[in-house]
Amino acid sequence: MAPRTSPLLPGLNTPTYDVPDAALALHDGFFAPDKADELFAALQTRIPWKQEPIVLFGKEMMQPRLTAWVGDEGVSYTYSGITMDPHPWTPELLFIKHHIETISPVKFNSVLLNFYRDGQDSMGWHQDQEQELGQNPVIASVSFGATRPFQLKHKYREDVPRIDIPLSHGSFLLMQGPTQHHWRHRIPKTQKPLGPRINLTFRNILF
Ligand SMILES: O=C(O)CCC(=O)C(=O)O
Ligand SMILES: [Mn+2]
Repeated sequence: MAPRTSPLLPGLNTPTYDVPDAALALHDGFFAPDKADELFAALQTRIPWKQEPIVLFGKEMMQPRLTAWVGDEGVSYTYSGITMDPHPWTPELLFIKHHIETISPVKFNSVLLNFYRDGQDSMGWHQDQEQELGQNPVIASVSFGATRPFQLKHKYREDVPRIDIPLSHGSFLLMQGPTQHHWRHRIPKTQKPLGPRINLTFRNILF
C-alpha cells in the first residue's frame, strides 16, 4: 500500500478550552482511524514496555500502568523518584513527532509513553512541572486505543469547574502556557470494561 502523505483529516476540528490559567487545544482525529490503528499496533509490539516502581511518600510501589522513555541520546528524565534513560527513536514515533511539530510552537527531544492495559490502569493527580522542562513547558499528548477522560482541576481556585477531556483514538492535545503551574491532571481508574490505551507525551527536556 502506498504511504499516506499526511495523516491529517480534511475536516480537522480544534476546540480550544476556554479556562483560566491554561492553554489547551484538542485536535480530535489528528491521525485518521486507519493510520491510528497502524500506529497503535506498531507501538504495542515494538516498544519495550515495563512496569516500573515509583517512590510515593517515601514508599516504593509499582506504577499502575506500563511505561517507556524514548528520546535523543543522553536525554534522561527523573520523576517520582525514578530516572529513566532513553530508548532510541522508532520510525513510528518519528512519524508522529514530525506531524505534531507542524502545529507545535516547539520541537521535542523526548517522549514519555504510557500503556494502560485496561480500566484498572491509571495515572494519579499530578502536573508536568519538573525543572528540566523549563518555565512554561509545551506538552503534546497523543492517544491511541480506548478513549479515556483526561481530567483537569485548578490547583488554587475552587470556583473553577473541573474539566474532562475525552482523549480518543488518534487525538492530539496540545498543552502550553501556564497550564502546568495552575492545573493538575489525571487519568482515573474505571470499572468499565475497556480495551488498552497508549498515550504519548512529547516533551522538550532542556538539560
Ligand atoms: O495518559 C494520559 O493521557 C496522561 C499522561 C500524563 O499525564 C503524563 O504522561 O504525564
Ligand atoms: Mn502528565
